[in-house]
Amino acid sequence: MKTLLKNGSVVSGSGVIPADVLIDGEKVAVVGLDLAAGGAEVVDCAGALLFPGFIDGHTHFDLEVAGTVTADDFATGSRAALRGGTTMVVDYAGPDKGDTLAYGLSRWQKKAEGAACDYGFHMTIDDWNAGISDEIQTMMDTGITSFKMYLTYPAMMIGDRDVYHALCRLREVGGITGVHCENAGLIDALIEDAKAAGKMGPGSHPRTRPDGAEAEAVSRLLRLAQAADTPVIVVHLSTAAALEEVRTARRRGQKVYVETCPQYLVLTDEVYDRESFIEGAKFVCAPPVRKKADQEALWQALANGEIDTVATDHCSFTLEQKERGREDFTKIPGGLPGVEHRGVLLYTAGVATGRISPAAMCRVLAENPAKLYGCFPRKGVIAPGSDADIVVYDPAVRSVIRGSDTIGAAGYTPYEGIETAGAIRQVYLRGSLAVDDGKVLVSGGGRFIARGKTAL
Ligand code: DUC
Ligand code: ZN
Repeated sequence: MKTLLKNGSVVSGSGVIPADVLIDGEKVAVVGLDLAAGGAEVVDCAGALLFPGFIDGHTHFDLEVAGTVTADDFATGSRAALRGGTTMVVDYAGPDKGDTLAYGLSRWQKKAEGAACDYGFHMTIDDWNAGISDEIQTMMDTGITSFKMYLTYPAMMIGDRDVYHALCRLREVGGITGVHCENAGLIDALIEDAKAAGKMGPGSHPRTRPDGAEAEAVSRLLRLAQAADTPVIVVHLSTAAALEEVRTARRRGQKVYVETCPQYLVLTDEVYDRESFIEGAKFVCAPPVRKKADQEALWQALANGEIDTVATDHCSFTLEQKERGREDFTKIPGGLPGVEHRGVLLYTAGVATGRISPAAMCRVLAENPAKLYGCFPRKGVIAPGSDADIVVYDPAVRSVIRGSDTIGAAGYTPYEGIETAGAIRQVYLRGSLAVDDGKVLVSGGGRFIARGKTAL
């Protein structure tokens, strides 16, 4: 089966060129001007930008959090992802403390069986011992070349000594890890203070997770990485202060990769002070959404290439689940839905406002995650031989984001009411039309993508 995408403009990390794209089976066959149909089905893409399928390097599907399970599993989350132009996710798999990585992987392989988009796994290191050290190599051999560690959350954090040991092991095998950076002790103390003062509502959430708690943890992580002499990824970086710590480490000569998320680019922390409990609870995630000045610093860093990727940290809960924290903000399950809107938000708030170019959008949503997570050029670029994962984006359409229009299982969106510049016309996953005019045409069919080493 051949498809010819005609008259569009192909976006790569280095620019935008007018070109047709011939898809043959699952692969891109030719990119060039005035290509002949030669029996292919022709799709007119006039006026549209053709982006490589977006890669979301940070999702949590079917994850147990705070005594409940995320609203989206792989079946619903991956369909929402496709609708948002994301053709591949890298989800956080993991064992419970005390289990082997192999056991954690087998659980996630089962969970992912219903995925509609392609997927990989980061493996969470929530324990450190000789067995896990050995298993790191097994994971690498299985195509799981990226890992995750936490500097907060007692159920998952392993402490500075073991973070250092794990980083040394990753250097030996050529793996890379993302790290959740917040200072656990400071957060615990601030929560105690808030509770003692009777401040039990969602407004206490950002106040007990201040920017300094993130910046301190980023600084500490980067010193540990310096001692281990290995690159690391700071995931969901949310503040100007944390960015400064990254700059300092880079000036020392360290390789540091940075991810941020749409919630830190388009929302600000007044959302937590809304009148009703549920209006604030909707936005509870960690790190919390921040101040306007942080948002501006992140946009500048995106524009000048200091931030490498924009992922979602999609971790969705229904409003009923958020109700669990009505009497105590620490019991609100933390996380936001995002996979359905990452592309349109970045285009609307970034490209359409002139903050970033389409090429920069392509880098942070597709090309850089593909390189960082070892699947470039199979993914992350529209070029002969690459998987034909393509987002046909029409910049001329105007729309409004509505929770009632989402297909994700949370049933609401934190981006309610945002007017969008542009919309996704079609999404192709390995050459097959997966989304047409907002309708997801597939369920299941996603493939595990074994990944190689970082090449960014
Ligand atoms: N932050 C969240 O808000 N939820 C899940 C994990 C995380 O880091
Ligand atoms: Zn996360």
